[in-house]
Amino acid sequence: MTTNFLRNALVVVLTAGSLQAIAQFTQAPLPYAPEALEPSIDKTTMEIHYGRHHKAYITNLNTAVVGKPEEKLSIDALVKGITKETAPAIRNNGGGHWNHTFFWNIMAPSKGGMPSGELAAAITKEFGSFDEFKNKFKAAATSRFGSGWAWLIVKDKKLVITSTPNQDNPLMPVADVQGVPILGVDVWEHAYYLKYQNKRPDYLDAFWNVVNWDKVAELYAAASK
Ligand code: MN3
Repeated sequence: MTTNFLRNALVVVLTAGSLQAIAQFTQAPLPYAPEALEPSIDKTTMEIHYGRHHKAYITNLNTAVVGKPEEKLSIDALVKGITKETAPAIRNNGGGHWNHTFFWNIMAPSKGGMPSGELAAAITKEFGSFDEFKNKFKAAATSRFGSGWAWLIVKDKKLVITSTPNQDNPLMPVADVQGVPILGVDVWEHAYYLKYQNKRPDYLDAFWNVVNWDKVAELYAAASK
């Protein structure tokens, strides 16, 4: 209730006697404490990642959409509407906002382990085994040159592993492989450098300890209807 009120209040502010729309896109609270994913993801990294990087994407997105059609869109609709002609500031910051919101929600403390039910069956069917899936996902994440993301998506009701550069994601029509993300990992150095330095593979190994497979299963069920 309070959150909704604040969100609505932020949309419109009175400036010099005229109504001006600002801050359409807002940052949801982190769904757990910044230290909750220790030791896999350290507190300082989470504080900077959520509090500075993600926040900056939103601030910059709100600036970039002023007076543009994207100003009135949901973040989902904005991301799904990105084309080669979209202004880079909207593509990069819109993707950055969507991707980070997604990322916080597919992780949780005291999680990890293995998927179960239909998701587990689909992973085995598509990749041979859970371990084989993890190997292929890690390979996609380690081989993404520079900054980007690795994803597990649902494409034509099948599971596919892919990766995107920068802050692109598979919902964007500009992505090489399009589909609905159900799992994703941030491989920008800002996601792991403080704790893991240049050892991206070690960060990826630790990532499995904090994956919220219940959430991934929920996304899988919705995407494969
Ligand atoms: Mn990031």
